[in-house]
Amino acid sequence: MMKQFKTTLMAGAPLGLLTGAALLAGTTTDAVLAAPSQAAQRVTVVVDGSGYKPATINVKAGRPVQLTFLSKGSSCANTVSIPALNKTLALQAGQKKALTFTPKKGQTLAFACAMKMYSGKVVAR
Ligand SMILES: [Cu+2]
Repeated sequence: MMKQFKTTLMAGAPLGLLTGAALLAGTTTDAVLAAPSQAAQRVTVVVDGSGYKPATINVKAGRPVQLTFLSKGSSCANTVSIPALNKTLALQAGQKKALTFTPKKGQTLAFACAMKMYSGKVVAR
Protein backbone atom coordinates (compact mmCIF):
# COMPACT_ATOMS: atom_id res chain seq x y z
CA MET A 1 0.00 0.00 0.00
CA MET A 2 2.72 2.41 1.05
CA LYS A 3 4.69 1.74 -2.09
CA GLN A 4 1.68 2.31 -4.31
CA PHE A 5 0.94 5.65 -2.64
CA LYS A 6 4.49 6.82 -3.24
CA THR A 7 4.26 5.90 -6.91
CA THR A 8 1.09 7.92 -7.30
CA LEU A 9 2.66 10.97 -5.71
CA MET A 10 5.71 10.76 -7.91
CA ALA A 11 3.62 10.31 -11.01
CA GLY A 12 1.41 13.21 -9.98
CA ALA A 13 4.20 15.74 -9.68
CA PRO A 14 5.58 15.56 -13.23
CA LEU A 15 2.05 15.56 -14.62
CA GLY A 16 1.34 18.83 -12.82
CA LEU A 17 4.55 20.34 -14.13
CA LEU A 18 3.79 19.16 -17.64
CA THR A 19 0.30 20.66 -17.54
CA GLY A 20 1.71 23.97 -16.38
CA ALA A 21 4.35 23.94 -19.09
CA ALA A 22 1.77 23.02 -21.73
CA LEU A 23 -0.45 25.91 -20.68
CA LEU A 24 2.44 28.35 -20.88
CA ALA A 25 3.60 26.95 -24.20
CA GLY A 26 0.04 27.02 -25.49
CA THR A 27 -0.33 30.70 -24.76
CA THR A 28 2.91 31.57 -26.52
CA THR A 29 2.20 29.34 -29.51
CA ASP A 30 -1.27 30.79 -30.02
CA ALA A 31 0.07 34.32 -30.08
CA VAL A 32 2.79 33.48 -32.60
CA LEU A 33 0.63 31.34 -34.86
CA ALA A 34 -2.46 33.52 -34.77
CA ALA A 35 -0.71 36.59 -36.16
CA PRO A 36 0.39 35.27 -39.59
CA SER A 37 -2.76 33.24 -40.28
CA GLN A 38 -5.29 35.89 -39.22
CA ALA A 39 -3.55 39.15 -39.87
CA ALA A 40 -0.90 38.73 -42.58
CA GLN A 41 -1.14 41.46 -45.17
CA ARG A 42 -0.35 39.88 -48.51
CA VAL A 43 0.90 42.12 -51.27
CA THR A 44 2.27 41.13 -54.66
CA VAL A 45 4.59 43.49 -56.50
CA VAL A 46 4.91 42.88 -60.23
CA VAL A 47 8.47 43.30 -61.47
CA ASP A 48 8.99 44.09 -65.14
CA GLY A 49 11.07 46.20 -67.50
CA SER A 50 9.48 49.40 -66.21
CA GLY A 51 10.01 48.76 -62.52
CA TYR A 52 7.77 47.76 -59.62
CA LYS A 53 3.97 47.83 -59.55
CA PRO A 54 2.68 49.00 -57.19
CA ALA A 55 5.67 51.08 -56.24
CA THR A 56 4.10 52.33 -53.02
CA ILE A 57 2.53 49.81 -50.69
CA ASN A 58 0.61 50.98 -47.67
CA VAL A 59 0.36 48.52 -44.79
CA LYS A 60 -0.72 48.50 -41.17
CA ALA A 61 2.13 48.65 -38.68
CA GLY A 62 2.57 45.88 -36.13
CA ARG A 63 1.03 43.22 -38.32
CA PRO A 64 2.97 40.76 -40.47
CA VAL A 65 3.38 41.60 -44.13
CA GLN A 66 3.99 38.97 -46.76
CA LEU A 67 5.54 40.80 -49.66
CA THR A 68 5.82 38.81 -52.88
CA PHE A 69 7.86 39.98 -55.87
CA LEU A 70 6.68 38.43 -59.12
CA SER A 71 8.95 38.81 -62.10
CA LYS A 72 7.32 39.22 -65.51
CA GLY A 73 10.46 39.48 -67.57
CA SER A 74 14.19 40.05 -67.73
CA SER A 75 15.38 43.41 -66.47
CA CYS A 76 17.66 44.74 -63.80
CA ALA A 77 14.53 45.24 -61.65
CA ASN A 78 14.81 41.48 -61.02
CA THR A 79 17.42 42.23 -58.42
CA VAL A 80 15.47 43.66 -55.51
CA SER A 81 17.41 45.11 -52.64
CA ILE A 82 15.63 45.90 -49.36
CA PRO A 83 18.28 47.48 -47.11
CA ALA A 84 16.01 47.80 -44.05
CA LEU A 85 15.59 44.01 -44.03
CA ASN A 86 19.17 43.40 -45.11
CA LYS A 87 17.86 41.33 -48.04
CA THR A 88 18.49 41.16 -51.74
CA LEU A 89 16.29 38.99 -53.92
CA ALA A 90 17.50 37.70 -57.26
CA LEU A 91 14.55 36.79 -59.47
CA GLN A 92 14.46 34.93 -62.75
CA ALA A 93 11.82 35.84 -65.35
CA GLY A 94 8.55 34.21 -64.30
CA GLN A 95 9.76 33.54 -60.78
CA LYS A 96 8.35 34.87 -57.52
CA LYS A 97 9.90 35.23 -54.10
CA ALA A 98 8.27 36.29 -50.86
CA LEU A 99 9.48 38.05 -47.75
CA THR A 100 7.63 38.21 -44.47
CA PHE A 101 8.28 40.90 -41.91
CA THR A 102 6.43 43.00 -39.35
CA PRO A 103 6.88 46.73 -39.90
CA LYS A 104 6.93 49.21 -37.05
CA LYS A 105 4.66 52.25 -36.92
CA GLY A 106 5.93 55.03 -39.14
CA GLN A 107 8.50 52.79 -40.79
CA THR A 108 9.19 53.10 -44.52
CA LEU A 109 10.99 50.20 -46.14
CA ALA A 110 12.51 51.21 -49.43
CA PHE A 111 13.42 48.71 -52.12
CA ALA A 112 15.28 49.22 -55.35
CA CYS A 113 17.09 47.49 -58.14
CA ALA A 114 20.85 47.13 -57.85
CA MET A 115 21.51 50.41 -59.69
CA LYS A 116 18.58 52.23 -58.04
CA MET A 117 16.97 53.03 -61.41
CA TYR A 118 13.73 51.48 -60.20
CA SER A 119 12.46 51.76 -56.67
CA GLY A 120 9.48 51.35 -54.42
CA LYS A 121 8.55 51.45 -50.77
CA VAL A 122 6.43 49.86 -48.10
CA VAL A 123 4.87 52.47 -45.83
CA ALA A 124 3.62 51.30 -42.44
CA ARG A 125 1.03 53.38 -40.58
CU1 LIG B 1 18.49 48.82 -62.26
